[in-house]
Amino acid sequence: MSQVPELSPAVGDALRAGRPVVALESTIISHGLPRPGNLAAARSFEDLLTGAGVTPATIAVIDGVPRAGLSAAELERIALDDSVIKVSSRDLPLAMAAGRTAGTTVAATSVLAARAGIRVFATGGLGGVHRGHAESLDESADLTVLARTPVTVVSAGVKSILDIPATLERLETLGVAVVGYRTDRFPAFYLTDSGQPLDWRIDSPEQAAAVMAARDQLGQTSALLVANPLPAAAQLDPAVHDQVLAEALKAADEAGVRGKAVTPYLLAHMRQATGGASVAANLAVARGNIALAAQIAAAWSARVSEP
Ligand code: PSU
Ligand code: MN
Repeated sequence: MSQVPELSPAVGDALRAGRPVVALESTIISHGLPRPGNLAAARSFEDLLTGAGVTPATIAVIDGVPRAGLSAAELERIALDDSVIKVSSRDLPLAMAAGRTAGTTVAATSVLAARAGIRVFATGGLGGVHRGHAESLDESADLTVLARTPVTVVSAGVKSILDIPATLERLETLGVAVVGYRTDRFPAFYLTDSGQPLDWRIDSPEQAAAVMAARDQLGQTSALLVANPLPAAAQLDPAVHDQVLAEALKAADEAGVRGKAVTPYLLAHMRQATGGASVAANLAVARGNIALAAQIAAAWSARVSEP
């Protein structure tokens, strides 16, 4: 049996040499961002890392094979092919056995990154506890998977479409450490500040690496969430955001959207109702997180290779 995930030559070489690698998820490409700009976005995410001297490891399932590091043609399939599905952690073996091609969520990407020995992972915003969860019981598997997956995730908090206080409670219960990057407030994806305070903050990539080292010393096997806010100038107008989100939630409810279709539906509705401003904010979020993840991965490599 071959190794899962299959590493691209560049990712394999970098990991063996102890050079910095950052994992990137692919559901944001396949189901989060609109076509055809999603392909250019996916390439720009990788270029940001390469430009920072970090090896990008975009993770996806290609014809049943989980891969870390995609070829140009594979990235294009994830972005543009209509048959690409969205897979969480539990779906991985099913997609493998069925030979499917899939974008991996934060949950699925984290599992594959950890198996590959990739320590740092960048996304836009995590999934979490949905509004109305008391009835729907809709909570992203991102949370429970991060509870048992040792990876450092850089994210602009969780998506603002969610119930953020409830999500923070769940992260606490699940033992996922949350630390603000140069902030004392939990960010809200499209918005700089969710209004929720954080207990911990760090102000440098080296501090993130120090936390990772301490977690290793303790043998902690949960994730570390580094919450990195969008600069205020790049956020969506909060008043517009709140109104458009209320409409999106109502539309999803009326259309009876359920399960893994909920998040893509809400993001698409936000895009349409903001005339694309939500996509610009989503791209800014992802880029900011990738840039920070690159710095943390570099600080980690430097720390580990110290004599
Ligand atoms: N971040 C983005 N856009 C996205 C996502 C994250 O900027 O589309 C995806 C991630 O893959 C995340 C998923 O894991 O949304 C959450 O989906 P669900 O709520 O169905 O678990
Ligand atoms: Mn869900």
